[in-house]
Amino acid sequence: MRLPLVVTVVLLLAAERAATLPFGGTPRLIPGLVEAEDFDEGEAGIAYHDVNAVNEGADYRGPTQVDIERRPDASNGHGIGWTRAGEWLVYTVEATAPGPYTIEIPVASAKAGGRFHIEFDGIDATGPITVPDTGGWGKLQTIRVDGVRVPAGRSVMKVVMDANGESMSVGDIDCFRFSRPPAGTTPPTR
Ligand SMILES: [Ca+2]
Ligand SMILES: [Ca+2]
Repeated sequence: MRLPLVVTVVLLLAAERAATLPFGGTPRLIPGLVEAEDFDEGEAGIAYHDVNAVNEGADYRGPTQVDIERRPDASNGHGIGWTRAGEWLVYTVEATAPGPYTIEIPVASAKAGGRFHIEFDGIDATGPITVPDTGGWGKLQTIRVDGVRVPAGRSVMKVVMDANGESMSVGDIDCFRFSRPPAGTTPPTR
């Protein structure tokens, strides 16, 4: 069935609107490092959802509702903070192989943090990740998630904040380091 021209144009415009662009122009490579503060370029509701209108932190990348904090203990000198249940962030990534990968995530929380998960192309790849009490907002602790499958090639990684903790927040997040499992833990491929 052929769609009337006007419908086609509207659909094309909708597809255009839904697109996000990788921060800095190129997708983040997996294995490799995805900085939490380097979420995709795009509008609120497309590249991210943040529950309040302002950036509570530092001006790292121009106006955004996402709360980015400058912190000398973090990779790239920045991370995201003031995270709340219901928020999410999108990252365009490109994986050399489907994995499995280990993700190491430096986080900080005063009191027990909340829960988040990570999706690739809409599929939950991690299950719930809990942010522990790291001893203070200024103390990063690296948590680790194993066995994460990522689609080979380009995909959309989405970090979804699921629940606030005793801290009233999910947790401060610095970055996501994707690596192959340590030697000896990978079954032989042939
Ligand atoms: Ca905000
Ligand atoms: Ca960072």
